[in-house]
Formats: sequence, structure tokens, C-alpha cells
Amino acid sequence: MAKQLRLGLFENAQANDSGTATWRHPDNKRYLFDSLDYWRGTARMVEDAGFDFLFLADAWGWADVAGDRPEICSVEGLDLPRLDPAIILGALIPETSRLGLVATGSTLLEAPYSFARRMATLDILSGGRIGWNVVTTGTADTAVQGFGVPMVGHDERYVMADEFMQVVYKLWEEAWEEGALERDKDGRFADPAKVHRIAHEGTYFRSHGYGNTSRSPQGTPVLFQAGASPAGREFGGKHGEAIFVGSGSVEQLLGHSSAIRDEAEKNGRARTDVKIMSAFAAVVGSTEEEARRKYAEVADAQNPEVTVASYAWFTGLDLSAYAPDTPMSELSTELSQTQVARFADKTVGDVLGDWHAHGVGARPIVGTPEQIADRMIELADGADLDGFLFAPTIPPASTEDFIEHVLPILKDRGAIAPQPEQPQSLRERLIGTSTPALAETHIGSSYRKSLTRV
Ligand code: 9WY
Ligand code: RBF
Repeated sequence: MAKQLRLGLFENAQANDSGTATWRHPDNKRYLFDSLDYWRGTARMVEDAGFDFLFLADAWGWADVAGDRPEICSVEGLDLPRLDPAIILGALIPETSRLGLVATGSTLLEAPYSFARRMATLDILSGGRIGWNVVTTGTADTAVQGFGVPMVGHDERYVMADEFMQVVYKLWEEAWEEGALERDKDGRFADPAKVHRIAHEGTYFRSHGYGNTSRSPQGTPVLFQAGASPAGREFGGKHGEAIFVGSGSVEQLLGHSSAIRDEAEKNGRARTDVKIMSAFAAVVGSTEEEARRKYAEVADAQNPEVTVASYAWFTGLDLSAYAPDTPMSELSTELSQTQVARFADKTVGDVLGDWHAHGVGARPIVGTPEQIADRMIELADGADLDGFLFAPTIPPASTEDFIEHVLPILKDRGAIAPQPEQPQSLRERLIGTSTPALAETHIGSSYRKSLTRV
């Protein structure tokens, strides 16, 4: 019996993403990212197809090359403009009934008290279908300028993120107990014994008093995490419930998944308590030749200026300023370290070529539906993955192709987890817990007053 995979759709509330520019492609509709119809259509399509969740990435700031935002960024819609992912999720709640809805949020730039309320509101209104992708923001240099806050170094951002988690666990798990709201017109609205003051006095954050929202169905939204640097993995092993890894070979992905499961074990969790999902892109053709032709259309849409500007956005590094034979191992960044580390054995010239057509994102598997389905199963089995985060190269056409041609093969082979019969919280559906609450082995559940720990 094949392993039953979980599926998410990777989307981004801007015209392009992942450091590429495919918005001019005739089948691209995401250049209309600021229309509700685009998001409605996308959410319904993946819910009907049986995806477990829709995931919205997010970033702040803009590309900066030699002190300013290059004009190519506006010409190609590279970094800006975008919409707020959490508000899009709010609009999608009434459009969907089973789909998990996941938004990225930054621990560097959000204020924990208001952020906790925003997530709790979404979780309440959706009946417990919300997830939060915890990021420390890898596009930070210009982001902090907009916020007028100091820049924080890469590893320190994860220390700060850990403290952010302490504050939001207090608000989500400790402040309001389950069942605090009685809504009894002849009695009381809430039970005062179930409403608690919280206190946090830390290095980066202070918060005292009562939480602004009562406990939501899941309490803490399902915690997603994608940091691939050593500090990011450590954080993921402690707090993450679903972890995204980039794409790669079976060996590379197995390396990532076992490192993350090791980190989970160090935190008293089971290796299977973290669900590992790999970013996955596919260019599907009825023949290999057709698939290669379709991929060439994507690659042709790129130009070197896009590459330089978008690489600078994710890393702060201006590749055009280095000799092409410079080894990438000589470069370092305080921004998204993943984007330097993954090219450790390459030169600057290689990256300028390789970045072409997939940017930071997943390098597409190009082939027939059978070849793509085979590859997914091979990767999942060989690298101990729990599922995939499908990242469309041409949104939404690549997603439609995947659903129409590849998904039926995966379903036939029994490789896709069935849709839940009843609406379920995202945590029960994706993580496999028996209730919507955090597993008892998760650090966040130690903040729950009502939980009797043995
Ligand atoms: C995203 C996928 O440096 P790290 O690799 O630990 O620098 C902090 C952090 O922003 C980076 O982590 C960055 O790589 C995390 N990251 C993603 C990473 C991966 C592997 C598949 C998706 C990611 N999505 N950081 C985002 C995102 O949407 N926003 C973000 O700020
Ligand atoms: N975003 C980042 O800020 N830094 C990253 O290193 C990063 N790596 C990614 C890797 C993959 C495989 C994928 C699919 C996405 C990644 N992202 C990253 C998310 C990025 O593509 C996202 O669209 C922007 O950050 C938000 O506009």
C-alpha cells in the first residue's frame, strides 16, 4: 500500500513569486492577484480536488541593488505590490468548508498581541481551519526601513521568534480556557474563573493583562515553518508541526527531513510529530517533448536583470558585482541563508544561469503525468516525506494541469489521503491529532491551564 500523501498549494498574493517573472505568459492569471475572483477560483479548485490546504507566502521590503530598487522591479512586478495574506484568508472562509487556510506571518515585523488576535479571529470564523507559517523574514534589509525598526541579525531573529512564540502561546493557550464562554442569557456570558491574566516581560516583547480574543477552536493555529538554515531547523524542530523543505534529490531531501526529525526528538517529540512537505513544481506535457517545450516558454520569459534583482531581494547580494567564477561558498548573507547554502558547490555564474525559470522556488519536474507521479512517489518514499506543497510555475494553469493529469494517477495508486467526510480542524486533518488542540508533546500545550499534565 502506497504512503498517503498530503497536498498543499503554494500561492503568493502578488503578480510573481519565488524570484521569477511569469506574469506575461498567456495562461498566467495571477497578474490579477488583486481580484477576489482569482482567489475564490483558486481556493474552490483545490478544495474540490482534495488538497489539504492553501498556503500563502509573504514577504516585506523590496529588492535593493546598489542602494535603490531597480526599475525592472516595477516593470516586471517582481517584489511589489502585494496584498495582505491574512485578509485574503478571511475572504476565503465562506468560499470553502474543508480546506485548510495558511498565512505567512513575520515574527520580526508583527506585534504579537495584535497578531494573536488576527489569527484567533480567523480560526474562530473558519471553525479551526487556520495555519500560520512562522517566518523571521528573509527579505529584511529593506523591510525594516518601511517599519522604521532596527535590523536584527539572522540567528538573533530566531531567538526573537522563540520569544514571540512564548507571548502568543500565553495568549492562545493560557489567557482564555476552553469553555470560558457560556452565553447564558439567564446566567453569565463568560466564566471569570476561566479568564486569566498573562504576563510576559522579555528581551524583545512585553505583554501584560487579558487576551483580546477567547480561545479559538485550535487555540494555536497549526504551526508551519520553512527556515532551512541551522537556526531555522532548530526552531522548526521545537515549534513546527508542518515543515516545508525546498525541492531536491532524494538524498538532499532525506538529509533535510532526518535533520528536522532529529531536532523534534531533541524537544521531546516523536519523529513523526512533524510533517515534512517538500516544495514541488511540475511542467506537465502529454509527451516529454511537449513538456520540454512548455518549460522552454517559462525559461524564455526570464532575463538576467530579473535574476539579479530578485536574488538581491532574498539575500541582499548583488550577483552582477562578482566575477562569474567566484565560488558561492565565499558569499554570506544575514537574509535568507537557504538561498546561499543551496548553491554551496556552485559559482556566481552558475547561479545566474540556474536561478533562471525557478528562482528561490522548486526546480520543476518536466515530463508526462506518469513520470511526474512516479517521481513524487519516489521522493516521498526515499526521503521520508509526508507530502508536497505544489508551487505553480504559471498560476493557475500549472495547478489545473496537475489536478487534471497527475492527481488522478496518484489517487489511482492510493497515494493521496482521502478527503475527511466531516469538516475537521486543520490540525486533525494534517497533523493527525485526535482533537483540534496542540499535541500534548508540543511545547505550546504546556501553557494550557486546563490541561492536566502527567
Ligand atoms: C520564507 C520555503 O534563513 P532561513 O532559511 O532559515 O531568514 C529567515 C527566513 O525568512 C528564511 O529562513 C527563509 O528561507 C524562509 N522562507 C521559506 C523557506 C523555504 C525553504 C519552501 C518557503 C519559504 N517561504 N521566508 C518563506 C516566506 O514566504 N517568507 C519568508 O519570509
Ligand atoms: N522566501 C524567502 O523570503 N526566502 C527564501 O529563502 C525562500 N525560499 C523559498 C523556497 C521555495 C522552494 C519556495 C517554494 C518558496 C520560497 N520562499 C522564500 C517564498 C518566496 O517564494 C515567496 O514567494 C516570497 O517570499 C513572498 O513573496
